[in-house]
Amino acid sequence: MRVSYNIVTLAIAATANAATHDVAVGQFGLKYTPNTTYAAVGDTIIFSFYPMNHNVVSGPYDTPCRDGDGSGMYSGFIPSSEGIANRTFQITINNTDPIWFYCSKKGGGGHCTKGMVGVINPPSNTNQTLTQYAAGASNVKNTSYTEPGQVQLGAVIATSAYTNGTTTGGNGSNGTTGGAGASGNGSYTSPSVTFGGPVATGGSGSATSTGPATVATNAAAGVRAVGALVAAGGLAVALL
Ligand SMILES: [Cu+2]
Repeated sequence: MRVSYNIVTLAIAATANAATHDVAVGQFGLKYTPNTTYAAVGDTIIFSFYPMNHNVVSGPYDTPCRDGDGSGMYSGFIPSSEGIANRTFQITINNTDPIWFYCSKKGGGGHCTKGMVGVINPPSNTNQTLTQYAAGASNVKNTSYTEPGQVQLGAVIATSAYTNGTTTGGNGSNGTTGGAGASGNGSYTSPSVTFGGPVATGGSGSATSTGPATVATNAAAGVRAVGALVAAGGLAVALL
């Protein structure tokens, strides 16, 4: 227990000054928003995915839409049929070297070719720009896209926000049902009527004579409800 506690404390201390940067994947067409992020060491980048199916792959600046030796970050494909996906891809920045990335989805003419590219910490002392990277990507055929074989240099994190929302809705329905019961009591001021209901039901189920009908009438009138209950019980015993 003590060891775990110390680890948690260290983790909080190490991230006290870290920032979080959000990047939307495919929310506004075939693009990352924003497509350029400046992040410090220790910062976290959270990629959120939108329809229909995208990924995030990093690779060398000189070979757009390709992962180079395949050692860079990779989110895997994270699909969504509607709205934000229930999983994010998160990476922690370990150094401020540029990270050029793209989407390797081949459909629709190829997302990378169509300009679905981005960069983290673009260099300021070279002529390498995201505009030039995108220009190179526009000439790459989707059949030559590459991506690593597995998620790496980051983590796919499941989000539970939508599950909680559904649970809350269910509770609301239960409350409505309870309200209906309360208004039923309010319209019938005589408790004897309430007892009469069940008696009438039992009578009709156990006999075909006119006896049960009489019981029901008495109960509805609110007269001698207790007496009616006894009579019905006698009927049931006799038939058994
Ligand atoms: Cu895509």
